Amino acid sequence: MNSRRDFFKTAGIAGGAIAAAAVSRVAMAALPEPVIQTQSDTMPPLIPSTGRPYNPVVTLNGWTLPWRMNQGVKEFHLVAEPVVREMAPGMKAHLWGYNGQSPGPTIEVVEGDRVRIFVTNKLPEHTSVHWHGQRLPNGMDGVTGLNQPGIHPGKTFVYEFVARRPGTFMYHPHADEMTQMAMGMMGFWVTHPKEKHPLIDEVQRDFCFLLNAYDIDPGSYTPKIMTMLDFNLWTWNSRIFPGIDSLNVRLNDKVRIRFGNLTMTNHPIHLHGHEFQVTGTDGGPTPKGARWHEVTTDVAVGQMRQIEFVADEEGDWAFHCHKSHHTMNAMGHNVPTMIGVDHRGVAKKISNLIPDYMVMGERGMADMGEMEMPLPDNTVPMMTGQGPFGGVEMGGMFSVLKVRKDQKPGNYENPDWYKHPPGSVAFEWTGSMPEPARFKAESGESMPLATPPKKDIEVQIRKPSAHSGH
Ligand SMILES: [Cu+2]
Repeated sequence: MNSRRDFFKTAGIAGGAIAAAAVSRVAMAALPEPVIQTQSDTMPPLIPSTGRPYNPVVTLNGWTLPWRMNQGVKEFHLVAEPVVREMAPGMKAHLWGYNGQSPGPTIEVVEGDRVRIFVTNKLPEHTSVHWHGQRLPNGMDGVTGLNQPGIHPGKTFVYEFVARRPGTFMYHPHADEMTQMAMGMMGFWVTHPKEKHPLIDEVQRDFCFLLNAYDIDPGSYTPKIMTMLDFNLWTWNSRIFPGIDSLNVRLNDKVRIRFGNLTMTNHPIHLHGHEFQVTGTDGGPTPKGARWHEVTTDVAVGQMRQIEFVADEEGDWAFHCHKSHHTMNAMGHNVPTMIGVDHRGVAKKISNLIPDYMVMGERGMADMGEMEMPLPDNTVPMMTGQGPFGGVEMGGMFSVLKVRKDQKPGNYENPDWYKHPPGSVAFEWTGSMPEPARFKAESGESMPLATPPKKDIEVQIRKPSAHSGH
């Protein structure tokens, strides 16, 4: 974090020097210095040194924005600006975000805090910030044209309100939304409870991230902003697998994971090896009697979920979106299904003309994870990632929950691969194979066809074209 030290040095002087009413313009005379972060690493939790104490969150491949206290008001400074985001090693995207990154920094406050947020616009067009899910005065809600004029390039606006209810929220522009969200403008917001809350349990680990999506042609850097549904990069906090950090916890930790969906489709988020409960949404904590156990929860567009579980099974557990094309990285979608087609002869003839030509998918698509196809610069293979047993063949919205006995409390470092106890890994059967036994009366129809078909119909299957929805 480049300038956090400078920020606090300046903050003390600016905050204490002026004696005036809490909301007067004189008190705001000195703007808090914006803090910029340019790395895509997961930063350790920001332990609050001023204001009310709370148990901080960890933002996956992200960070929490430092603040200063100014006469009892928590002051933040967001800068909307163009940023370069590494999506995974080998791929950088030219996005718009806040304070050096997309998504912007997480804002963490405590229920009852008076919050003042300065928003400086360094984009080429006007913007605004909507504080999704907050109770606030109407004029602070951030819808350009409806609640305020747009923040024009070079201008700074001030938002001020009390964080009235604890929970899981986000922020994003409400100005030229299709462009600004497609370019990566969004951030997470957590309001911690001010005291023990009957519906909010204490947890040892608290993670958060936003689901977002981009359409960036392989080899290019800037998202296509006119794309409505057919995005090709499915990201968590603007990162794709294998660029998404693992969630590292200690055995028997109570774990909370918060996520919000700012893509244009729903995502069934699935955790292996544990059952969780949805304990809250952007509407607040879920009543205990309305919670049930599940292993997948669907997050619709514009919704947020917080899930909780006790991490009581050691291992490396997959954690991902259950839409299989959301755990793949960018590639052309117009690939016909070739399973079972033997085109060795054709491939040989074509490769005489085009040396790099490869045949795809005659045995399924798993070969894609291994193949050394020449890729354009600035892109990541469609299916990739190396685990302890070989290729993981994933991309997009995929990560791993690592549960370890020896992970120290409060330590978020990435441990080595799980060492499985002897005899606890699936293994190859090398004995004899029995003949398959077939049922005598398989299948059937509810009713016969009026006119029986003359011969068996052969069906040709092709993948949907680029313009079909997701
Ligand atoms: Cu998904």
